[in-house]
Amino acid sequence: RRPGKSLCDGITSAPELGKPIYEKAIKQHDAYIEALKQCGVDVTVLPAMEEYPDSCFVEDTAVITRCGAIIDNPGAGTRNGEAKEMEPTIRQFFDDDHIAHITAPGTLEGGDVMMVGDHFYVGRSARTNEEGIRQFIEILEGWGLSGSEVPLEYVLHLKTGVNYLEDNNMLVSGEFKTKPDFEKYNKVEIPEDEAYAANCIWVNGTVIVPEGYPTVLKAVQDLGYKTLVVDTSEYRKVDGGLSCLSLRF
Ligand code: CIR
Repeated sequence: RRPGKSLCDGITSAPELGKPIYEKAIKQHDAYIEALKQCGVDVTVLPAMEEYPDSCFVEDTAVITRCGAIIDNPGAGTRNGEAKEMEPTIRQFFDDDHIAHITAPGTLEGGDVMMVGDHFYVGRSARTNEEGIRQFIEILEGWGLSGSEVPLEYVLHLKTGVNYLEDNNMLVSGEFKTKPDFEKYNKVEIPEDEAYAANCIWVNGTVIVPEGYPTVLKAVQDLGYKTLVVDTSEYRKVDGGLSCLSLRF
């Protein structure tokens, strides 16, 4: 979803970074779409919704699995209505039998969900609660998939700090470096001063890395991946990153 001018009113934990500059955010969004296309995917671009400042972060509204789509119930009050706005688009790709919902009192945001094959790690956060996770895992199990909870202490969403790149490779920062859940993976530890770049996305074999994080870029290239770099500085100002800006399936 295109960012609106209201992006500058998005929720942020880092006001010291300043407000997003709309014109720059649009250019960065164009480049993001271009990078996805270069990775060989079809991109559906939705119009901006000024009434929802954070609505360009579509990842939080739904989780798409190979068996069906789960419409989230976002825990952030100002974002809750975004899920309902996303549903008609998801229905273009999935029929009734392949759509499920997280419902109150359960809350869940897609940024807290990390897919590793048929298993889904779910961060228990300020946005995603115990009941939301219970419903989510029940839906997954009904589809022959599985899920497990990962408690978060410091970050907004699970994928703020840990991202799976396929081939057993996982980028880990901060609290995720030592979590037993991720012991079995080839963990690439991200230095604290580049922690934002733990949020990279693997798309059809290419890894998209945020611009300005040379240590992470080199680490990803050393794993053998082709890389594309996209500047997300304006989205970072409102806690958003590469994964948040799309639903990929
Ligand atoms: C929020 O606080 O909800 C937005 N300002 C940022 C959402 C980022 N989404 C994500 O990490 N999946």
